Amino acid sequence: MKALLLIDIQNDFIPGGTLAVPYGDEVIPVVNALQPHFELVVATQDWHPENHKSFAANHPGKEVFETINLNGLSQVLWPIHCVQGTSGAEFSKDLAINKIEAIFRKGTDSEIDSYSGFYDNGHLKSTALAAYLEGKNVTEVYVAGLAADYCVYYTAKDAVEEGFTTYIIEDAVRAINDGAFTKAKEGIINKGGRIIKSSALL
Ligand code: VGL
Ligand code: ZN
Repeated sequence: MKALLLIDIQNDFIPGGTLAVPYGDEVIPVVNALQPHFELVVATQDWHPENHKSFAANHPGKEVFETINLNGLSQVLWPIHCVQGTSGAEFSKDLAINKIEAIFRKGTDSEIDSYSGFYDNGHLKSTALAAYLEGKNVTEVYVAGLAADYCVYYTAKDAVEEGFTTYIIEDAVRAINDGAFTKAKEGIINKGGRIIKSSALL
């Protein structure tokens, strides 16, 4: 069984949002076209409380995009984004949502960030996504969405480590930093993951 994972296709990550990924909106028609080709579609949603420690605004004197040590982990400080219940945290209105069977929310603990759809950044707590996929007999995971160099990359990395045959659909993702995504792709390939184009799946 194959699953399509739609990572964080939320208003704040799309141009006009507070942490807009350049050209992030361009993934939407691609993932909408892909969805009918999958038996299972699952989404993640970045879902922060407003006091989340990944927000620069919650560290007086610190700037956005600075890196700090947060509870022993390196943490980039982000603009306020994807606050629970706000319009910025909603999926884009252009995203087809009918086929999404389950939504896994992450980043809900104010003390730790969570890029991967599987675990927080310290690998301390699971979202139960791996168990959910295993329960559905999923063996292959295809990752799409935003941002390619953060949540897509960390989700794909954990998917490989969990034993799934893992693909990043490269034209169904956009990065905050393209150079970082180039490195991320090499990292995924080195771990045994694969990079494909949506045309191979349509
Ligand atoms: C993300 C930075 C902060 C992402 C989420 O979805 O890639 N990036 N929170
Ligand atoms: Zn976030």
